[in-house]
Amino acid sequence: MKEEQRSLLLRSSSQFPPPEGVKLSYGTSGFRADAGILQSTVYRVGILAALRALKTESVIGLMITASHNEVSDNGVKIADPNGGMLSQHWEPFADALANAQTPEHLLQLVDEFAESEGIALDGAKSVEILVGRDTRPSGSSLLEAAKLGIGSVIGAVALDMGILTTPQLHWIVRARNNGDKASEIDYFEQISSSFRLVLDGFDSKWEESNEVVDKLIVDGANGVGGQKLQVYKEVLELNGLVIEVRNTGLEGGVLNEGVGADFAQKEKVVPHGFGSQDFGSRCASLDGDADRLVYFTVLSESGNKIELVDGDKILSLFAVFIKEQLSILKNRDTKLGDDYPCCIGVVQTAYANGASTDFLKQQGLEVAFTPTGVKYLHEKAAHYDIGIYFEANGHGTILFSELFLSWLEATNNELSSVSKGSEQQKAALRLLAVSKLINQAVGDALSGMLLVEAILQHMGWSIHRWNELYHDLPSRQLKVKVVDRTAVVTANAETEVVKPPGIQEAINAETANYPKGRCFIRPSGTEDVIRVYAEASAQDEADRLAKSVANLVDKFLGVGSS
Ligand code: G16
Repeated sequence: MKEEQRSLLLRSSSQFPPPEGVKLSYGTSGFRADAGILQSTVYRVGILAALRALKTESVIGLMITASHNEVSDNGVKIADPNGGMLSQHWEPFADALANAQTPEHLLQLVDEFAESEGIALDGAKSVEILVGRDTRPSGSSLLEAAKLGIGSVIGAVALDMGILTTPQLHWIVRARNNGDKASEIDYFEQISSSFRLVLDGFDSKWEESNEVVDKLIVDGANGVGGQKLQVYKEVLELNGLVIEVRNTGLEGGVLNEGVGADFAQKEKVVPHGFGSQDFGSRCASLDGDADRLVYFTVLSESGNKIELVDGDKILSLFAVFIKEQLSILKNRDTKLGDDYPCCIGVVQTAYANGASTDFLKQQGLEVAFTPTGVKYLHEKAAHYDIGIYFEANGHGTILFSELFLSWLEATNNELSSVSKGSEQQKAALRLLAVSKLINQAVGDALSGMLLVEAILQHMGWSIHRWNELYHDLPSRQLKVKVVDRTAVVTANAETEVVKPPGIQEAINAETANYPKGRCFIRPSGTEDVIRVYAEASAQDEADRLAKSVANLVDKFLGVGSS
């Protein structure tokens, strides 16, 4: 490393000492903590992003967000050149960098890592890092820290992209590296025009069914997703979707407080701003940075309970639709060209409701499981020609392989010359339009919502009809505060605890008391808690099972209260 680079790193890092007594970890989705202790972490992730850009010779993203966490938290994560999550083999370096105690130690880590990765720190190359942030008040000062971190690697330049949803930043990074048009306006242009294309390919059955069409009411979690929708709703309306946005944050509500996808999914009560007046309406909730989406209806005219339509149901809707299109396409005259053995798979986590997994298997689909975290699901889904992944919390998307898309393009061209307008050609067009609508970089609430709306119109389904695809087993989620969440180590896609010893046996013994009981615990990767999930054949049983396992966690691990 050149002397100029050494002294730049030493000088700038001395302004950002790490917080005392805190060990930071890259976690499920980047670093997250109280915003007050994150300056040094964000600065260091700036350095990391610059190194990643030099290594890959590509544009890299740096997003400042804590997504569903409370407003006083913040966080930071990297988007890789393809728009996906940071390559997992860089995470240990991210942890080491974030926890380096002195500027000299930090310099040594950078030096050694750059050498082992073959990254030349000689200022010969110039690279760009796109920096986005959500609406958290702490975002602007953390942005300055990120810029300083990026600027302390010679040749790296930070571009402030302003306030964006997390999936928008991932999409923009991917588009930039693919040489496509890549601004926020281009993002909205692409998703709204492909939404239009998907709709054009369909004969809407809503008109001919007796279902209530009506508008969609969206809970924006008082965050960036609500704000963006408020701005772009006219564009969407022109393209065929009428929405009303509530909880944009501009009305004074607090981010993620009593609102948003995480709240709706975990508490199963109406978000703030919704109530009996919405009985019967189709409603959707985004989370704080708009990477998660759930739907719901208000259950009764008086109560505040909701019927949740979660990520598992979104996955099931997408899977049913894609399968339908593939089977229409299969019925074409195969003399027209080779058939393609399209391999379709779905990916879930242990949080997936057991009824959803049964349903998907009954549809003849291959179902794979990974640990929690889109970084794992996405990786697995990329093994299929069409990989559909969703977490129950509403985080997911559909991935299409390049190979399959080229075959689909060629088939569509063939069909349009010999049987233009045939059902088979329409199916090919729909699938192509879906691949452009749904975010290929990462789970995205906005593009996911447009696809749900298009499919419901195509099927002629109300939200109630959709929700009838299968009936969820009753479930309950709790969180328990413990002294050290890293004391819990899991295996088998988080369904089994291997440490501390004895707790899994105790969970098994408790679960055996409940017919159809299923229960697991895992350390959260975004909050300082252990999460408990329980499923049983009746709600009060799921509640009791979750509660008693939460007590077990408390007993084994310390100071908690569930
Ligand atoms: C993040 C990840 C999700 C994951 C969630 C769970 O969500 O992106 O894939 O399901 O964390 O977090 P935990 O490990 O705390 O259970 P988000 O929306 O907060 O970015």
